[in-house]
Amino acid sequence: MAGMNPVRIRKNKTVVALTIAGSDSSAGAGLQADLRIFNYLGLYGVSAVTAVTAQNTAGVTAVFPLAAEQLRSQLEALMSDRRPVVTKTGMLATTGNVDLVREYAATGELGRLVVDPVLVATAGQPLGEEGLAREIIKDLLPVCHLITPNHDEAGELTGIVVNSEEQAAQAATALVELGAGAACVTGGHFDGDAVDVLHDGYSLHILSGKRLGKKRKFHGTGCLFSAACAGYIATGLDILEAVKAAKKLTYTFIASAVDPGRGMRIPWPPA
Ligand code: PXL
Repeated sequence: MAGMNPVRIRKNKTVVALTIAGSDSSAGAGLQADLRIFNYLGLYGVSAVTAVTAQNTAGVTAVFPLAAEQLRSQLEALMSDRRPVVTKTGMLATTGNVDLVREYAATGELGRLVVDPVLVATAGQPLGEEGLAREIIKDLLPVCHLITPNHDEAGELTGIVVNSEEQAAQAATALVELGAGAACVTGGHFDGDAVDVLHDGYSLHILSGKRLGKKRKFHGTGCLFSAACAGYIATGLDILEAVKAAKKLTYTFIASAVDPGRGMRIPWPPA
């Protein structure tokens, strides 16, 4: 598989990509999905766990956030070794964890930061404590290279209800004005075509794509898209190219989704 060839910046130097995210026992989303994508793109994926979730393909049954000091120990261990070219954050769960990520990102140690502002699970359960959206805006937008909210998350972050392309464009613009390097508001969770709206820091881009399997729910598409953006950025693509490539990869993986349980299907690499 072409994607399995390790990407190397310099000869013999394996490229490390970090995910700071929750563990999903069903392995459809969370750090398990992120590592799968990094690996698929030929990067060496490492992880720092923020929370343990108990879930299967039908939904989340329990969430156990880790203490910020437990996250700090993982980051200390990782940062004293090969530094990541890119870091993707997913479910951060607590404002303490957001604060810690800000502290590390501000030193530049995390490489380029891609933020997937996970607030609620696909199945509807909250994955973050009260005030998390506010903390992400305040602490992470100023240090992030790209933020990848879905419509609901964009609405919660900006206060702009996002039900149309125009509103998605307004929300993406607002996120950049609030400090993000770039913002891509994804449209995969709404009816009609899967339109994503990217503000790359300079201008708006409307990226339309076909929607697959309207009636089937997929678990982990947000993590997949965001991790793919981070992975492609690590391989040297600029924001617009990385987002386009990630959208294509997400579509391909959804088209060959697998069915490992009784609930949602999981996007999967094509055979
Ligand atoms: O897709 C968002 C997400 C992120 N991280 C974890 C999750 C989920 C959705 O369920 O469980 C750990």
